[in-house]
Amino acid sequence: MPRTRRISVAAACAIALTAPALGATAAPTEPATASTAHTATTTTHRVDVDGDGRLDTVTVGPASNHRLRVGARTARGATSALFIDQRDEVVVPDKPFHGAAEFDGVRGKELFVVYGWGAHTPSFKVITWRNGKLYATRDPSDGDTRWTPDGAWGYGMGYRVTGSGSKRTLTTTFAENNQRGSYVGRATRFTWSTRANEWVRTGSSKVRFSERAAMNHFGWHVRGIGVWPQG
Ligand SMILES: [Ca+2]
Repeated sequence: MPRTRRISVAAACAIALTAPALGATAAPTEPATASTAHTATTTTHRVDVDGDGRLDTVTVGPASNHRLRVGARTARGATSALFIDQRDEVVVPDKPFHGAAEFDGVRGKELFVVYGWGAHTPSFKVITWRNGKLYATRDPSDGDTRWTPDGAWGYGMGYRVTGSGSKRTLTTTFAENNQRGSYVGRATRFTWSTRANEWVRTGSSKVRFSERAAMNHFGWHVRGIGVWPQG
């Protein structure tokens, strides 16, 4: 599984394999705050989370017990909050709200919240409003609610969404540097199933691309949000 491999590679290569080898264009940058102290301030955002065409209010900020609180109040007055445990995070981002975008095949934008950093790996929750509540969605490539785009020299992970409305395809790409100028790995495709209300795996293929092209594959490639968080 990609996660197991990523962890083993990270353990073996430690901090030597950091992003600058890929060039200065879009590699993830680590935030300066290397502690679990809650330095983030609560921010408020206007996002249509329930898909009714009206802007709702989203707040993201620190809560007690090393948690991050993501709250939403819809235009029609429904409220929900979700808490993200940050106790095990080495580095806690100053700006946890990365953005909002139409991601899955259900109306309403998903919220992309970065809640921790490893050596170079940001951990995200992708949060959606469903049936009157906020939920942390699962990365279909491993079933985990932790989404981990990555762009180290040794390997990377990316998520790309294409299509529109309920007809959407999510491609997850995990590839490793073969140390001969290329990344080799696998792209797995998932199609949004309205009936199942989730991503359904529809195929995968081997991929190979140059170091120069790596950032076309790694990170977030979703209209409306940046490829990498700002820390
Ligand atoms: Ca949606």
